[in-house]
Amino acid sequence: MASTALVACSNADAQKPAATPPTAAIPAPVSAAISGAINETVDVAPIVDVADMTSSVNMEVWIDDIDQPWGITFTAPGTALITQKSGKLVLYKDGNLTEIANVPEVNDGRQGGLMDVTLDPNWPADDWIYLSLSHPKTPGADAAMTKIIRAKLSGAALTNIETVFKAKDEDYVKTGFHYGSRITFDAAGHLYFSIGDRGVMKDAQDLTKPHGKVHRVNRDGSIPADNPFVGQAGVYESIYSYGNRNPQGLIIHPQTDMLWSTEHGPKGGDELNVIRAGVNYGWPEISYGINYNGTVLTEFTKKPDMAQPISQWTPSIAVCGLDVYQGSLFPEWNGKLLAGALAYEEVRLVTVDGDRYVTEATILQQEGRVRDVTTGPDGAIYVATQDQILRLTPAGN
Ligand SMILES: [Ca+2]
Repeated sequence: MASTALVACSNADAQKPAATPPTAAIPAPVSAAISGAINETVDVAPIVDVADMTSSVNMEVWIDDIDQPWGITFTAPGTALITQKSGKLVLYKDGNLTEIANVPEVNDGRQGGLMDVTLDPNWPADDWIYLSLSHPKTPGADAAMTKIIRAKLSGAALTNIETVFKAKDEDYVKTGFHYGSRITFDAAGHLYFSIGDRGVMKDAQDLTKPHGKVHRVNRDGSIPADNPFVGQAGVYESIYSYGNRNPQGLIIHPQTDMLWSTEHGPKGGDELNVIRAGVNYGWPEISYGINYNGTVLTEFTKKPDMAQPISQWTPSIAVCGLDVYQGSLFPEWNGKLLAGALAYEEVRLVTVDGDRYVTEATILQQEGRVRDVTTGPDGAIYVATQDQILRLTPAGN
């Protein structure tokens, strides 16, 4: 086996900072985006000028005492499916949590588990539920890889379970890190999902490996004919972009159909990206971060033919969970990104214009490590922390 350069740990384990970073005397971030093309040349300054808008929301605990929720999606107003890292899928309705049966086995070591949950874009007419999980190579095995399945819900059980994406057996790895896992759909119904580099950094540049990539498939798992690497020998034809370290936020913007991603950097260099077909996002050849032990990971922040992020967070806030706000409760926030942060324990409201970064604000702070953020059918913002689901509504309402 070739060398496996393991990353020491993940941002998911990063320490919460002692205080909010300084906001003065540093220039505002430069957006790297140029509409319709990747930008390779502009060094993207770190985001530092973050407004405090925490007083604009009212927070309530919607679900208390729920162990490590990872993904949340609403099947109807007030009714949500929630994944838990341990491997449980639960339905919350009328104040009760019901565990759903027939969920496949997961490897919940380190960063693995049952991860994202998303409904079919034609829900409820097409009643498929899509799940991502760290799939053990064989029952109980340490070797695992991100797998995408879909199933239907019959009573309190999954039925009609189908595989949407499964890696080749030889590509399963034992590291326990960087599963990626987020699932989203574009307007045409293509399914996008992320797999982090699995702690094997160099493989993010290798198109014959599934990790360190964003993938694009049809809802049944078949490969769209216009995928960027279709027909190339030996590659995963599901690959849509590469050089992605560990994207744990992935969402199609409903107003532009652009695919936005938040990606953990190493120590520093968390990234906000617009993911485009066939593009190399640079990991680990370029990065704004350094190794956890403080040594230089790469001396390059930019190289030809590698995309710059739209913006980057240094120090890392540990980005996880991403949505686009759409709803009636915060009408002025429609079309803005909602980005969760594990280490900073925040939800950031990020204003974008097309593929350009404009500004951001903190709307929730110090309520626990944020794993997922989603807009509910009622227009409230729902936030999964390590042991609660929080509900955000406008302050004063
Ligand atoms: Ca990058």
